[in-house]
Amino acid sequence: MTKPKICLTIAGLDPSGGAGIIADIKTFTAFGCFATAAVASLTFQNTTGVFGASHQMAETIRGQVEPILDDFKVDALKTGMLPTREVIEEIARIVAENDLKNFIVDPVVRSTSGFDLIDDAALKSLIEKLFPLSDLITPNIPEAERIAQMKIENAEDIKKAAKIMQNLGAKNVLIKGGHISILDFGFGILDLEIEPNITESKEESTKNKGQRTKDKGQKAIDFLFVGEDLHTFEAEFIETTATHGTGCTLAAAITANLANGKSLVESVETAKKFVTEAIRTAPNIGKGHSPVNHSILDFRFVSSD
Ligand code: PXL
Repeated sequence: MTKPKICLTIAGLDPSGGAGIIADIKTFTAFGCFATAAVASLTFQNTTGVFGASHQMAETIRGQVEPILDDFKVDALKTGMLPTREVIEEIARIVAENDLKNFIVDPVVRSTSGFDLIDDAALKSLIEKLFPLSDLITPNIPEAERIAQMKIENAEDIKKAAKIMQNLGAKNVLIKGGHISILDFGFGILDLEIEPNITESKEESTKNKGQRTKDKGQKAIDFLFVGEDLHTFEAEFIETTATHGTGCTLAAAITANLANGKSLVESVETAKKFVTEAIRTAPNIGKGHSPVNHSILDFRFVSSD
């Protein structure tokens, strides 16, 4: 048997298993990678909300990560919820000292249930210390708005926000459009020469511009800026509340694909397919936002279409 590639996640622990490092571990495993994990914050939560957290310190981050790095060659890593400046600065030192490659930063700001997972000082240090070391950052629209300090309402704004984040040090930026329907972009989407594949007439589309509509034909579009180049990835927008942990799952799937030697563009493409499938097959458990299904068995083989 060939040896698996090794992935590391440094993120929050969601004991209810939908988000954070448990989601990451299951996702790494689905891509045939060997999962390792360090806890940055122990959160208290379930599918209905986050009730508190006990954060780690610089020493306990280093204490967890160093033995892993001493023993294994980590092929790719990701960060998720990083609660404090102290934790973030220590991770930046560890990544730089060990020259770690294939580093994905998921700038987690809020939980799906609306709980703030990072304070302003920590976000500032995440931008200053981790963005320049990363190969990719993966904000959703609210995260991109907070980082770039602007409102995002159309495709032009997405480009502007990405440029701002690149000027802040991120080489490559994936903005996840899952929170906005295609109709919100109106003709902005056409400016990007994306096949909109919507059934509405032009008139309908104009009428709906600016609204978060629930109409059929919505697409979840992600925008990947690799340096100056823009790649877009389109998937069916699935109308569901089973979205707990989608961000973690996408970033973990990208990490696993990079570890497996795929290019950044290919990794994002496969990861997007994985998340769409994970949402479609969500177990619908819990009283709040159900977790997605991270445990799609061996997506390396399922995904070859
Ligand atoms: O999905 C964002 C997220 C990331 N990491 C942890 C979380 C959450 C949302 O709840 O709890 C640990």
